[in-house]
Amino acid sequence: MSDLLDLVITNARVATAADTFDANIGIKDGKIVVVGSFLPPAKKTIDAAGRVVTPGGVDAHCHLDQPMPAPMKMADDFETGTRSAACGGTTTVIPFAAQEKGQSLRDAVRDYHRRSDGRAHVDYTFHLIVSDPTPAVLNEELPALIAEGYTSFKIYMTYDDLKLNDGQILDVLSVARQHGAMAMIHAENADCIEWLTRRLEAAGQTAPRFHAHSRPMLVEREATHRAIALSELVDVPILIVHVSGKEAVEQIRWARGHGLQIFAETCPQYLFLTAEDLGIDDSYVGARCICSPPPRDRSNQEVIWNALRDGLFSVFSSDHAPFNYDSPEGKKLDGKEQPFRHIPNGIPGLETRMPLLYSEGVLTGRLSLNKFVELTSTNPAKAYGLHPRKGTIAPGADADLVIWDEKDITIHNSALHHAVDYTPYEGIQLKAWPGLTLSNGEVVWDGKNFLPRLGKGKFLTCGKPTLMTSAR
Ligand code: DUC
Ligand code: ZN
Ligand code: ZN
Repeated sequence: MSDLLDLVITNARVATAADTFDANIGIKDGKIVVVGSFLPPAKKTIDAAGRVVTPGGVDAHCHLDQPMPAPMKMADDFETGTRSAACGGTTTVIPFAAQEKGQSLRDAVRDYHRRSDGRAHVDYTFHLIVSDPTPAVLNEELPALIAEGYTSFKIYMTYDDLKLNDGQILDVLSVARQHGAMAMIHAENADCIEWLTRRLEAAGQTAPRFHAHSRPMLVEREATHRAIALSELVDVPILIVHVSGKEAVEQIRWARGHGLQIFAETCPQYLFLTAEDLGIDDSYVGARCICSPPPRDRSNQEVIWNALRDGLFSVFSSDHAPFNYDSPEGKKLDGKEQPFRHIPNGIPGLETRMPLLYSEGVLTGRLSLNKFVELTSTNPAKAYGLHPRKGTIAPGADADLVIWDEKDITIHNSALHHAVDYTPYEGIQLKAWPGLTLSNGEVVWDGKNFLPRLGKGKFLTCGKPTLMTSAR
């Protein structure tokens, strides 16, 4: 075996969650082996020429090829989803192996491996979605899967086919506590949404924009408060996903002030979209921006920016949920415009997550570079048991890196690499984009071209979460 390094990135302005410093990064066999001033010779050199180099992004909340009730179908599978991720600087994705009611959890995991194995360009792992916590799931399947490295799962408080009642949530949280897993919670009050939806329908208010009216902040606030209480009762940390605005933020701040280990995630849609993107009249194009919880207003965007900066949020994810707009499998289900109740929820965002936050967070001075790395890479890796293999630039870590180009660029869907026919961020002007993405030491995006590594993206088994502030 040669003693030469495979690759050296020279003159890098290295940013981790803790520090920013100038160094060269030496890579061998897909791993970072040395970070320093003087490095031994390498087979290949890439000159970063003073540009910022960050760890590759970890998108800890995205949906790829998730089984859906027909005719609904996600536009991205593992091939197109990980392609798009790589071109936007994300080198690890964590989508969901979703249990259908009546299905064994083990079966859901097996099926999801069939959908992903050999089809990813970058590394990936799975969260589980527990929708049917039977005694067999709680006592046998879940503990066994956690021991095998599936150490996180999502619990829904809404959506008829996924939601759990409070007793079921307590049961699942107890398993998380006993086995040291991370429970993610989708916090919206299902009964309030149903009640409001029926009233809107009775009044003929079914255009896309009324989706936001059916899910006001109160329904998120109430469910967030309840999720916190359930976590306190079981004495287990939880992570509340896709927090949209002030009212949920206040609940989380209150909980943290009382010493509870409540972690939180937010997403680009709560910084860059508002409810007006769902329509200011009854036009159907607003269906493109239907997601849950819905985007709020400008003042809530500011609340989210502040909470990113002050540490309330640990994780920044895309919640990429890819449905084509002009498709009978997507937003125009069955080939026609639908009342908002039936419009598939979700927007694409895997490729734009990192550049949006780098450009509008770091380059505007709203967030430090180190906070950017923490939110987009280090903390998601810690929360889901992938750190320090992922989420940092250090000897022994996987050589997943991004070299940033600071330049003017306008987001156009035609230049993105997902399989979705729109982006909600069309026309937004940015000041940065990844100039190079490395996955396990290989260039997968060179700033202009995608360089496929189909099947080289590996499934990662996860350790226990390490985001918690005290030992349990
Ligand atoms: N909301 C979710 O909870 N998941 C997928 C998409 C969405 O809008
Ligand atoms: Zn959700
Ligand atoms: Zn989601």
